[in-house]
Amino acid sequence: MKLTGAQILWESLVREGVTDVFGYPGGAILPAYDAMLDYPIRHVLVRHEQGATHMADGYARASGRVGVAIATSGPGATNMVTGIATAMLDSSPIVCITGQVGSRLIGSDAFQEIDITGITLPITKHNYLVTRAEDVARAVREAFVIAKSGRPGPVLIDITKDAQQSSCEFDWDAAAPVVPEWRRVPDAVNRTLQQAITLISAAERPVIFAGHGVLISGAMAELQALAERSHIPVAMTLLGIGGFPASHPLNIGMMGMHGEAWVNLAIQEADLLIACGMRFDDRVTGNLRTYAPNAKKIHIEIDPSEINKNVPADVPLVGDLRDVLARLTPAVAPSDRTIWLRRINDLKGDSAVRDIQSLPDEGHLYAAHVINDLWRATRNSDTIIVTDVGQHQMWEAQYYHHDVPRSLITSGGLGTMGFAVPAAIGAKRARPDADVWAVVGDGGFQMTMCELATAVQDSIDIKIAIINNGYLGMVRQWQEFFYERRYAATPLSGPDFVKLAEAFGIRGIAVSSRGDVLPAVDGARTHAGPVVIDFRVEQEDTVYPMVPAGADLHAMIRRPNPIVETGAD
Ligand SMILES: Cc1cc2nc3c(=O)[nH]c(=O)nc-3n(C[C@H](O)[C@H](O)[C@H](O)COP(=O)(O)OP(=O)(O)OC[C@H]3O[C@@H](n4cnc5c(N)ncnc54)[C@H](O)[C@@H]3O)c2cc1C
Ligand SMILES: Cc1ncc(C[n+]2csc(CCOP(=O)(O)OP(=O)(O)O)c2C)c(N)n1
Ligand SMILES: [Mg+2]
Repeated sequence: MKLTGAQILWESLVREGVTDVFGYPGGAILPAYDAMLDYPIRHVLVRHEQGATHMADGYARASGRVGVAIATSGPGATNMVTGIATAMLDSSPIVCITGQVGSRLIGSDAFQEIDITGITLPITKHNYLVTRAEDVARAVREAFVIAKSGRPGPVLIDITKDAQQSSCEFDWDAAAPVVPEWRRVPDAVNRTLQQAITLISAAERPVIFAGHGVLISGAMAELQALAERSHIPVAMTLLGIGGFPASHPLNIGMMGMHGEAWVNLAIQEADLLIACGMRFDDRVTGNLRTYAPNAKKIHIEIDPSEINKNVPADVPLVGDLRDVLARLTPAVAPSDRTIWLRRINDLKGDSAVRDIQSLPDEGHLYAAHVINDLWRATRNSDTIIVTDVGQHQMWEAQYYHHDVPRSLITSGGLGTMGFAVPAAIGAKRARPDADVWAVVGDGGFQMTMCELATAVQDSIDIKIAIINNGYLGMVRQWQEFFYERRYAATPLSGPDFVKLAEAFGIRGIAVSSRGDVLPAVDGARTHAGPVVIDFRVEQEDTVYPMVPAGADLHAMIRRPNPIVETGAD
């Protein structure tokens, strides 16, 4: 069967199971767009190519499937860079397709020519420049294997215009991927598995770390089996949230810079850390020299380059987490760790007093209350929360309690403001039956709010909670603590978000007192179509606790006790 390169592209994508793509057309990708009309593909027209990549990323994180974004050459391709880097840092499987100028023009500074494979080399797992129709199918097939296998990540395929236009014989089987198959669990695991079993059995104060790898590997049941059998408390990374139910008695909460104080203290007291699919990010460890000084470390990780990168592993177990846990758990002796669990419980006492939830309602609208009420309203339904980056992101992690995997989607590694609204659109496309909420700061919202038009045009029913504090809040917090409250460039104005929503044809609601939170959330949930809620919260509120960057994990700045109001009050 003779097909054009453009037809082969769609034929291959459809055979890979792709149903939805997010993109924006232009000259160099026009042949592909023209061919698309003949294939069963739902295309979402974004308003900026960064949005397309975040949508593909949100789609991937919500579903575990590969997300696909498409753009033209030059500025279309460069607009994708932030979204590709975001997916790279968080190991999210996306495939980005870009048009390129004709192969004979490459290197001539042709109109909208840019070396996008060069630009994205360090932020993709792999990328391709395809100059012949004959190579399109193989590139697509390989890209999908690479994006989703092992440690997932983004792959880019740049296809010249002539490769899209010319024709060749389409042979799917001959284009079978030649990339190495997903690495099997190496033998090293067999040798080191026994060491891990011995360490776990001997430990008196162990902590399991649940990272993003739990969700990627689908190891939720295996993780729970290990925790329950050996009675070990489980702490989460930001990206591991949802990998172990928040309501499980062994879940002690998030670790790290804005993790729970008792979790960080427990880590510093622990005699064993069992790290499951997490990479000891600096937001997690603080000062490496004083990190978990008494603990042996078992590191279960699929990417060998993560072993000993930040924290030396006493026992590395390289392999797929689910496989490793399935082999490890039955060999671990059941044990009782009541004394250790009681100790952690004691550490919690002080935090309960400091908790903002203990504050009486004095007419202030705190972001933490908004998030907690959102959780109350949505906890019994299938809900995905997609956050942006900043203070609201941390309050979400602290006050929305996620019981199921893939119910929190957030940019952790790159910390990309502007992520939430487009990623929520992608998540809703992947999981149309779920309620999808974007929880976003007034700063991040203004970065990609143009995608509201996308949600309207394609009838994508997302709800948006703007945590509006009139500041680039997280940066203001750093200025408050470390720059003597010199608020350089952090006070932030914005449009009237209710009117803005209405201008897009979306319902807008403003909320400024706690009593109005639940009715607004319920109103949004029952409204068919996108809703924007402008939560006008306390302006100079602070995320506690906070481990200052590079400080010892136990040297946290704690919420003043009793709570002291901040400057503006
Ligand atoms: C403002 C801000 C504040 C933050 N504060 C915190 C904080 O307080 N606490 C916190 O935890 N984070 C925080 N973060 C996020 C932080 O920067 C990191 O993104 C996060 O800690 C990474 O979590 P992770 O290691 O679990 O996930 P990833 O970075 O996604 O790493 C996952 C690891 O799992 C491995 N893996 C993947 N698949 C498998 C598999 N099948 N089997 C085994 N292993 C696998 C990967 O190779 C990788 O090493 C913050 C981010 C921002 C923007
Ligand atoms: C694209 C991008 N630019 C800058 C930053 C640095 N940064 C991190 S948090 C933050 C403030 C976010 O403000 P807002 O969106 O209003 O959220 P808030 O912290 O107030 O909840 C900034 C500027 C970033 N993470 N991403
Ligand atoms: Mg803000």
